[in-house]
Amino acid sequence: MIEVGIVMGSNSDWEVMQHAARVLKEFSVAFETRVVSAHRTPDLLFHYAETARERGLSAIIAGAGGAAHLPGMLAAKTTIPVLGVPVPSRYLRGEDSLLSIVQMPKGIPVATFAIGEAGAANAALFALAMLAVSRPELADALADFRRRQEEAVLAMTLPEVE
Ligand code: RP5
Repeated sequence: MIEVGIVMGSNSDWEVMQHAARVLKEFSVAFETRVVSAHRTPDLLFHYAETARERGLSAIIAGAGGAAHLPGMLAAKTTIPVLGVPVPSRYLRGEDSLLSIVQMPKGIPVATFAIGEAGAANAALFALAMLAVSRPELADALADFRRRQEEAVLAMTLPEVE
């Protein structure tokens, strides 16, 4: 069963959003990927959000750039948690995306992550952490992941000064 939906406003967002997919794949959590544009395919957006719960999704990771209303509009139409990823935009480097996603008015929350690749990967890790609340094997896998990260940093060396 698909557990997490990864949606994005355009296939041009894939370069960033693939990092969410890669993390979920690494942890063997089933996900789907879809292009859903808030302003270009609004009916599809409503349909996706309205059917998310009955299809068994536990979280939706939504990435968009510019006036990025995709995460907020999805959150308006479903009570499944929506994790927003600001995609870097051409002219404002994603600051527009970030502010559009993070500044949700009170009442309809969107959990907002960093601009770009780090945000996409962290949104997936956050979705895993939510699933891991009731799944000990996922909690163990997350702990392992952190241990490996820690070991990698501890093994880092720096060049000698000449
Ligand atoms: C947004 O407009 C998308 O999320 C994308 O980040 C941006 C540009 O879309 P394209 O013109 O590349 O399709 O809706």
